[in-house]
Amino acid sequence: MILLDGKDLATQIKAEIKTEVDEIRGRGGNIPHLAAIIVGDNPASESYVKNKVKYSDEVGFESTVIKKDANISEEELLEIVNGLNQNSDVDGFIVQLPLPRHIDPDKVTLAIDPKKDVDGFHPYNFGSMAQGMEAYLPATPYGILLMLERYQIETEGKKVLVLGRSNIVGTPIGILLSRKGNPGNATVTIAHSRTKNLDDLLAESDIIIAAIGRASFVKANQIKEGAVVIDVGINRVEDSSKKRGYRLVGDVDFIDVSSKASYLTPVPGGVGPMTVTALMLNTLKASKVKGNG
Ligand code: L34
Repeated sequence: MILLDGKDLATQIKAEIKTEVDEIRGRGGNIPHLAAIIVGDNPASESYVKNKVKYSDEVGFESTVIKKDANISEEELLEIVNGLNQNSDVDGFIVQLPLPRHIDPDKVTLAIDPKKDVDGFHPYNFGSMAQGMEAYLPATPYGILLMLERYQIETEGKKVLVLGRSNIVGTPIGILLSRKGNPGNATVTIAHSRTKNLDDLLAESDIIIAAIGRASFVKANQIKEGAVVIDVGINRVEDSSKKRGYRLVGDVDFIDVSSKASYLTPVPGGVGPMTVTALMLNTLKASKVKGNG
């Protein structure tokens, strides 16, 4: 089994981005500036946003975090989004999900200026992505594409099974891999909670992308020998032997599946770092759209 080392690949791509940012700085160009809005105290979200700031620092971007109480009103949040739309200092921004239940995430996503939507969640970007037009690709699917590309994993003609149909991972990665291109040209099935005969689908798939949020769900005895397995899940499982009181576990039973997969991503250190790297690439792109990038 070959480990798909997202952390290592992220380090490589960050170095490439930094070279470009240094060059932009050298000629007095526009330094990429990413902003992130985080609402409430979800520990996972805090950790992800912390990584977004860390990566921004490492590649030489400017970054701003706007942190708000969980009880912020929808209206107030929409005003902050509007402020960032207008703020010419900020090239791109994200609103970290999930949001508290009293806030409609669709309304927030629709309020983001598509030109600054470095998450690629706005229907304008999502629709452009689906039609193969120029767009910001959503970070996790984009990160997975980068990983497949850099490890030279063939997707053309392959049977891909995506577990999960979320707007931010399952649905877009399904679209991207079935689209014309490389990576792409695959035959994609999207499975979800109402899918029947999941075991048959798993057994015949060349590439499995697990994004359902269920710890250690995929087992070795379900997959084809030599399958490529991409684990998007990040589940916190109680573990009193750890200082933090939990450990991170993917949607794939890593040790079990490592005996049968040809390529496999670890958790942590797999898709997570690639997600953050993809966000950096989108922010770099946004900074160029603004000019003198
Ligand atoms: N708006 N909301 C918005 N955009 C996103 O792109 C995200 N996503 C997902 C959740 N909500 C979002 C992220 O940022 C998931 N996600 C994300 C980002 C970073 C990492 C994982 C998921 C990450 O850095 N993972 C590390 C471990 C982090 C830890 O220790 O908790 C890893 O090695 O997998």
